[in-house]
Amino acid sequence: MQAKAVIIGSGHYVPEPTITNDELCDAFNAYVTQINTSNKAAIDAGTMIALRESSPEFITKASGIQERHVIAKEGILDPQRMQPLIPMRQDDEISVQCEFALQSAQKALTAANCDAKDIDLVIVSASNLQRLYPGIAVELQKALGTRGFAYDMTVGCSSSTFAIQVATDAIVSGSATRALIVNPEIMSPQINWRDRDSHFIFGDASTALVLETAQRTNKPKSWNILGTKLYSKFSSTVRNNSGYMNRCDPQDISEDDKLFYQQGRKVFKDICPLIPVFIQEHLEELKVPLSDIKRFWLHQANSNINLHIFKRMKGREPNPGEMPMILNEYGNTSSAGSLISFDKYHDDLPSGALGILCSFGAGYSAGNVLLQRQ
Ligand code: CO8
Repeated sequence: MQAKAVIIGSGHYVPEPTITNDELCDAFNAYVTQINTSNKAAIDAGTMIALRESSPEFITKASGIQERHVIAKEGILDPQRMQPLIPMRQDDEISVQCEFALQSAQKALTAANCDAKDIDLVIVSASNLQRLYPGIAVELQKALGTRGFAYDMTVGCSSSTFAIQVATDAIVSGSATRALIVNPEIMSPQINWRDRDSHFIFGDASTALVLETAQRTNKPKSWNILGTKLYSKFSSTVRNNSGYMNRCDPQDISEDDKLFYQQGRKVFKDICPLIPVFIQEHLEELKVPLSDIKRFWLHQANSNINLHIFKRMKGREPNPGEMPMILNEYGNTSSAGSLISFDKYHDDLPSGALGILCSFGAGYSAGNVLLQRQ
């Protein structure tokens, strides 16, 4: 099968601070005690429901997450504050998200043995963008010194796979020759750290890929992109209403719906049947048997979801290394998750090996990429 484009380098970056489940629950439970104590009379009178404590055991069992990296630990674990403290910068300073993106971009360029000036397309694709304009990608273009053009896009947890398809299409059509895709997922500011159902889910991370035309490459460690497939179907089960119109209704501006919220059970039930069919349909279109796939780099939202998806497709548990999970150490890093898994766990595969990179996320959105080692 003819390669459409080739991945010649990848990289990932996480900030140093980590928060373990124990640390997270200690802070959350201190907040719960404080609220319940100061509202004791209302709770006793039955006019207010007491808040319930969170537990590290529940988090690990329900999600597989044990810790997460964050850009600013300060503030998150303070029961009086419970959000990261991230000072805003002047317009003439590099923005927080651009700086974050730069870390993984430089790693991918080094892995690709490629100069920034050889890049003629930069796509920054992430669930959350720090501002509307000027584009973070355009700022990154300047910081790196790349040529051509750059733009931002956002497709929830599928931001990375959607970007792979659009960059591949640009390369195939000739509008770009070498593309840099970056997924700077700074998730911690959009978490409701006071919400027991979701305070444990996310972590911060950035990933990057360098793609180029298939005709040019003969690097032994490259990955051919043999096919891409995207899917979307509207759902409000994973949602965040933060946006540029919020300030037009000042009464509503700091409500919890301006942060991440979800119907976790419903999402679970929706994705588990959907993703196996989506992957299998794509492989059928490409005439590749599922049994030929040596590795599954899946979106890292929940270890139980991934096991479910794998078992539905293959009728058995994954063999060691067949479906690498990074969730325990990083949490859900949105679109960066499947690429961290790819970046960490691809080097051992032999020439010709096939792998699936698959994301699923808010929207709903899903993206599948069939890769082959050169
Ligand atoms: N500590 C202790 N107990 C808790 C806690 C807590 N922090 N939170 C809930 N509980 C309790 C509840 O109170 C409940 O107890 P009871 O029955 O006595 O009231 C019990 O635990 C079970 O609660 P839930 O049913 O809410 O818990 P789940 O087992 O469903 O686990 C999850 C919660 C982990 C969020 C789970 O629902 C889940 O993973 N859902 C899938 C959604 C997901 O992964 N979201 C992640 C972010 S979104 C994303 O990455 C994209 C997802 C895919 C989108 C689809 C694309 C096609």
